[in-house]
Amino acid sequence: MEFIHTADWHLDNPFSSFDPETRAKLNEARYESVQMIFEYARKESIPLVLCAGDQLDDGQFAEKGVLFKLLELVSGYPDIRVVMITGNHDPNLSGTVYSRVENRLFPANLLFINEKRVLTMEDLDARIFAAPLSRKNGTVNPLTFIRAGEMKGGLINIGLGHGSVAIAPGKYSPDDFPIEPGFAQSAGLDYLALGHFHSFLKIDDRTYYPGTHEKLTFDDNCGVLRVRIEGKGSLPRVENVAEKTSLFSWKTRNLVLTGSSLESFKQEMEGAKPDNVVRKIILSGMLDVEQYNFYHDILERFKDNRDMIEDRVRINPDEESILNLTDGFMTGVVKRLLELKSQGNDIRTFPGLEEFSDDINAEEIIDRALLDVFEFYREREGT
Ligand SMILES: [Mn+2]
Repeated sequence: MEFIHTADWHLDNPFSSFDPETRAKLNEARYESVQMIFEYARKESIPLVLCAGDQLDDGQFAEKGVLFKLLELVSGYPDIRVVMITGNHDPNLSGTVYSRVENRLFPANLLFINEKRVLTMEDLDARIFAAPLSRKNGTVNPLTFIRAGEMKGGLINIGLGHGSVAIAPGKYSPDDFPIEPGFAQSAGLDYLALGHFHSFLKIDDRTYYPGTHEKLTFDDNCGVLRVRIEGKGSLPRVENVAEKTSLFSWKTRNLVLTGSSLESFKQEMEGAKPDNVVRKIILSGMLDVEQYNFYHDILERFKDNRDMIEDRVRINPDEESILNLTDGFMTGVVKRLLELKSQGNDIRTFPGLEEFSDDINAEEIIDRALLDVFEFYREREGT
């Protein structure tokens, strides 16, 4: 048998760190990408799609329109059976949008599961143990209702759940519906289709997280899994087909600016924004005052033309520009710092710093102090 395992669509995610236009595009892409999953399944004659929860980013507060849009999409593929459970973002709580929309409006091909159930699909040689969530947090494995006695016959046994397997590095939390490592094996499942983590993760030969189908952050590693199982007991063959169904590419660029690279930086910022790409540009480097002014001007003019800018560029001021900015007492402090710098002394010769370890670079500390003084005055002047 063959099926698609997908999860964590997080439709209607706020994408709050983006501008409204990009936000809307990213959200629309999440629906389009779901549609592409169904198109792929249809093209490949895959009769079943398993959705392992968190279809909606916030099931409690989502407007009905969000669910209607999803239901309409699913209804366009009556040839594909869809088994959908609730996750911790869209749990079966009172007032959830799934309950606010009348059940008779759900398409016939959608098996929406909001209570633990065993689904027998003789025609697909499969039995599905579906474990939807009805809370946001829980300390018990939601799949423990599976009984070995229910595994009888020749059907392929598939678990469908939402929670965190304890071996997932850095992601596991005990109130996050913990699932014991090796659970698929011990429960006698041929495959355990999980949702919750937003990046593809293979736990063992029978346990997988697809990850989200379309990135939510720059760090996500998307997944949509095509799973083939020959028969009860045989090992699943799992292929990640996300490349065929996802739309946006999220690119991170690191640019270290120098005086000579400013012109190409300007051209890059002026350039047209490509479709279906979100970019994070991390800018760093040290510029002198004149270069910094040029840089800052470009940034101000074109930053709205880019999705995400991280500005870590610092000014490396010459002595004259610092002294020109400061006045009174601070001019004296700056002069003293410059004097100490020119002497290239060990930091421990400075009064009061005798106890400092010798791996501290005195010149770096002085530069840093000068820079802080400079940026303080510069900001105060509003330049
Ligand atoms: Mn989740």
